[in-house]
Amino acid sequence: MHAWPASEVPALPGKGRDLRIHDTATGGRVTLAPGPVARIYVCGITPYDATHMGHAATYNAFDLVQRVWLDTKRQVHYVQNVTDVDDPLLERALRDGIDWVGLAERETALFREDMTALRMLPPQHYIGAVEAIPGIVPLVERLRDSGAAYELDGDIYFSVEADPHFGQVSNYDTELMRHLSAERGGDPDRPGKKNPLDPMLWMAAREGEPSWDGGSLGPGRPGWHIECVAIALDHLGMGFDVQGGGSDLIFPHHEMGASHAQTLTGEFPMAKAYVHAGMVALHGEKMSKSKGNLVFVSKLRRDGVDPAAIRLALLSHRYRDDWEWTDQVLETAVERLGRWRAAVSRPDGPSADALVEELREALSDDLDTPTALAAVDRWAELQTAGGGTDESAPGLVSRAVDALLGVAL
Ligand code: 5CA
Ligand code: ZN
Repeated sequence: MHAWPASEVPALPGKGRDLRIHDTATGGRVTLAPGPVARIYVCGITPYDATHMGHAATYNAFDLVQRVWLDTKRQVHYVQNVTDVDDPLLERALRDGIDWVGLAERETALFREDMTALRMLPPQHYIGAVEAIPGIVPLVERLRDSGAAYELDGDIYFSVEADPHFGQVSNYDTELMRHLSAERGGDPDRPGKKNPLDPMLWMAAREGEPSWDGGSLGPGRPGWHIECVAIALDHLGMGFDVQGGGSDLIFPHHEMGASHAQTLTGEFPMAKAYVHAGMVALHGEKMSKSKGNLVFVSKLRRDGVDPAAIRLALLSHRYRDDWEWTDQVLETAVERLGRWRAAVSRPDGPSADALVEELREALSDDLDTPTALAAVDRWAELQTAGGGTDESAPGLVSRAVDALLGVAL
């Protein structure tokens, strides 16, 4: 699959700082010190509806991770998937009486447009579940042949007991795991499973549903977690720097994915840090396609909202926090964007060298964007008060805000 066009990331004077970020698995901060090429996998959308503010907030967090790395003069190897076949997508297509392939293509195209408008850096490998199937089948066969997976009425399940490290991403207790498994695509109550938590690796073909050649597995389609693992291992290998997504992916998705990968390779851990963004709510409830309480990026764009203001609205919250989308959040961002643009449009201003360092420090501190925005606010205030004659300052502020925050002034 093709991704979307990259916006230029201006180079800044000096060098950025290493990222200290909260790792779900250890429950504390880790300082990431990748090699010359940092490796990140971020779970992509299930394309049955348009990009909402919750998605945008999560992708914004991982865009910032990359901007911090780029500022340390590293390259970034970024991989993202598209879950272009899965139960929710098929159910939506059935409900609306439309073709599931067309639905996935349409919503993925809209996602690309939204990401481009928001200046999110594109992945180098943007891979659909369907195109990953030839790589998934041999992995499931290997798991089965090694005894880490078993068959139940034609479906293949992963045995969570096969991974001695199972549970070490979420650190949730069994009761919570069981509850979340039922809520998020698992089937803990299906009779015949060895462990209620065991997730499906390969689903045998069902009447009226699409299926693919699964070699010795028989025709069917892949489970959700093995999809991301196959893509991540293929393009990044084990021990990559960051596995990212929203906090609703901690369990079962990232827990199971890590266990699949660790069992397949015998290596631990799959990722050096498991990083999770908080949930964005609307009217007191998590914004979600299944509930339908959504604010879409594309709708705001159509209404004439500047994408830079949408991005500033996302940046005004700490990525790990759960927060509520309101009109006020957007209004504040629109007003701030206006102030910043006015400030950088002057021919000179107060020196911005300290500001660049403040931005670097704030972002390297677990992506502390509210502190970063406050630092730019202060520079803009000084500028408005008429302080400073540094002719390079407005340009440097523009470049820094673009390079580090992805906002074009
Ligand atoms: N295709 C899978 C991942 S492999 C999936 O979860 N797709 S999704 O479309 O449901 O979500 C895409 C990303 O947006 C995930 O990282 C998810 O955690 C995140 N996300 C979904 N809803 C919200 C929300 N309300 N707030 C913040 N992030 C969200
Ligand atoms: Zn995923």
